[in-house]
Amino acid sequence: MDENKILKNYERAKEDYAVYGVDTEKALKDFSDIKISLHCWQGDDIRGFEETAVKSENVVTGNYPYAARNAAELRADIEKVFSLSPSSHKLNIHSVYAENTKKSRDNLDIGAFSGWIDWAKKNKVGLDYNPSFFAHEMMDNGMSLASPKKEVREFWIRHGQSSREIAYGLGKALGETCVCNLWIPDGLKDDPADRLYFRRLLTDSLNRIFEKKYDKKYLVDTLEGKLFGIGTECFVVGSYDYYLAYAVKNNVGICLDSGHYHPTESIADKFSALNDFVDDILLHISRGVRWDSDHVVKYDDTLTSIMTEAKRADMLKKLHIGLDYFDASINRIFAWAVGLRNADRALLTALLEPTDKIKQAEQSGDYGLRLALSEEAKALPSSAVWEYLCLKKGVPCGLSWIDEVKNYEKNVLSKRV
Ligand code: RNT
Ligand code: ZN
Repeated sequence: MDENKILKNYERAKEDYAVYGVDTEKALKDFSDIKISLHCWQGDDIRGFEETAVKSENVVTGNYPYAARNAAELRADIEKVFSLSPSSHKLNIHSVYAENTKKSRDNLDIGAFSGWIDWAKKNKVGLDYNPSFFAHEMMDNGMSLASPKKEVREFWIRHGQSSREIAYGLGKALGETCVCNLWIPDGLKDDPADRLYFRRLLTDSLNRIFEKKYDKKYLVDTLEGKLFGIGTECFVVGSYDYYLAYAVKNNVGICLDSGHYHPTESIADKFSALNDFVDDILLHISRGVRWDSDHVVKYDDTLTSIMTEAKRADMLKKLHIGLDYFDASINRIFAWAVGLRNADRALLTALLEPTDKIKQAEQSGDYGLRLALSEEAKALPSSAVWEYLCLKKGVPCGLSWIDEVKNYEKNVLSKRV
């Protein structure tokens, strides 16, 4: 798209928004202050770099070629994706992305992440971290921290402890908070006779993992629950209620994954419910299709309501926003970039919403006006502001980002055979 046209459209949009009392320049400034954490695992179907990897408890489907095979390829792909997105970024890694180490997963240290630290510094992005409780011979029929076997639990407790130490080290090295998110697949296919037994085992394990206190400036811990998984249809030890109760009691943060609830349950509604009781909330923005399928994030009601509600509840600065999905059936750069750009666009559109006017209508008791304004706001020219933002950030405008992905596939990805 030609530059003059983008600038002209922006000037008009600025006037249109001003009628609603919205300052587009302020929205753009706020947009740059908020980071979106990209999940590294879309690039290689959560395989990581361990040589001993076994079948994963994360279900990734599809067999499109050209997945990144090593750190250099994965980083190159991530840099490509970042270049297509106008937001500020972090990168979310898992412990299975440790490099050049023979150390066992329960014994890892920051040394295995120096490559990521150097890369993050060079690319001016923050890092988030996840212990990996999956794809390992010490998984006991899908159980880790809640396994009835003591030696299994001990192994994974050490993994949880060393992961927090690593995450803290990443935060310190980069001078910004690293979110360390704990998700375990533990659960049962059929109804357990004693749910409390497994949950108490998990509580003991978590208590050990969180024993050590760290400076929250560099390390924030979150717990990610879910409703069910493949093979854990009847019982998941780490359910949302369980983790929320644990988090509130023990002053830990909570992770909300938009694919982990009943299909009509909205995570957007939870922000204001948690705001006064939980210090840190991590978002895993995902898209579940009929089940927790982790499809590429679309610009749909789930996404827009997350961003809009985060803004309305004044929580954009408090939330840690991240993406979590994996589609191995299409070009992985498209999968990443479509989801990230959608999150960016939804964030920008939320920041441009005439929230003050809508809230005033509500406060005056005029719910009809609240509805009318909310709906009119949807037709405001946010795309003109988006194009201007892309232009300013050096991100390809209009459809040209698609050509970039196509060229990258031709010149880089297709050589991976
Ligand atoms: C799984 C959780 C978890 C994983 C990643 C790979 O149900 O959503 O966040 O997707 O840690
Ligand atoms: Zn998740």
